[in-house]
Amino acid sequence: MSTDHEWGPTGPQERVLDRGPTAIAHPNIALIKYWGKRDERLIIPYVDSLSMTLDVFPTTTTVRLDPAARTDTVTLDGTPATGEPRQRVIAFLELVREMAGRTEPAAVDTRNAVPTGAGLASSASGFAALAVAAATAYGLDLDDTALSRLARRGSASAARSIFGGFALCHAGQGVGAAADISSYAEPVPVPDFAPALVIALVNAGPKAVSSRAAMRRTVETSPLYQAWAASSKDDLTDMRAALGRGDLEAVGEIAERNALGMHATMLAARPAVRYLSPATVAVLDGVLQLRRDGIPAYATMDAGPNVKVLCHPADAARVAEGVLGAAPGCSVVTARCGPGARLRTGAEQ
Ligand code: 2P0
Repeated sequence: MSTDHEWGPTGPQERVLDRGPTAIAHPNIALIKYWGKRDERLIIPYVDSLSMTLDVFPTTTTVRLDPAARTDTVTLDGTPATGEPRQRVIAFLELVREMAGRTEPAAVDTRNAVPTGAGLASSASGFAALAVAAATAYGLDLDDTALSRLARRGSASAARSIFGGFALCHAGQGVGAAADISSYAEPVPVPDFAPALVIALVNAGPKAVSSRAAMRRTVETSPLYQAWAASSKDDLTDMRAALGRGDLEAVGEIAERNALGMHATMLAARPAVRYLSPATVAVLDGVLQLRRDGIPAYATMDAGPNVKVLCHPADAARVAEGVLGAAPGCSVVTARCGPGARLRTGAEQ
């Protein structure tokens, strides 16, 4: 988390406190994926993961304590949240209150800068921003490791969005409290390596299966899951070495094989979980063609049909062109490495 909040003794501070603290966090894309929990209550992953935080699609969240209210209120992009999204935010607030020894309800207002229907609404940026804003609102003084651990309780991928650039999330060891304390993300400093990620937004309807349900089904029923989890350890070792060398080709190859392996585990689940659509496969063909044309470009996909293509920044325009040629119905956004979660400063109010 950045520490540029201006807690000055003058007017702006009063206004910030009146409204409650506001935090901003960006989504991240895993180059080594998290898929599967070994503890669903504490949200402890089976495997370590490694991601790049983006500089696009931030989430902005304000948490205002409301001692006079009877319950928490949750507003998502200007509309009152209902159902599971609301329940997940309230469960997270309960956890923060328990940690802080506080009881006041809160009003949470969260906004995602994601184009409508893009299918990129991110629980990673969402829970990272909520962790920073809620911890501040309830007076918890947490360092970045503790914030990451807290964000993980909302969504494991959110642990990584506390940090900018590249971040490694530890699956942790042991069970119960030992697992909780040892599962958090930390930054992976990668000097002189700043790739671009061309995001191909594939037009898609709502997700058929939530990632939470899909990963549970995969762990419980896919005969390929344990093999992928074991190979992911080697992928992580290789990835760290490739990042250290600033070797885009190796980083891309490892990320692509890790993602395709994760999707293979889902395809082998019973019943199968398939997030990849015909347009996804068309983009993958476009990426192969780019490589045949001598442009290093590598694909990764998450719990949805969108494709993120890793490349040199100088090739990003050519990659976007290749992607659009292969899948004319999609739109593209080019991202770079982005910042960690932070409180919005008084000057930004
Ligand atoms: C990841 N994904 O590493 C992986 C790759 C999707 C595919 O993290 O259940 O929303 O809240 O911990 O973090 C999406 O799952 O799941 C995800 P929960 P989350 O980015």
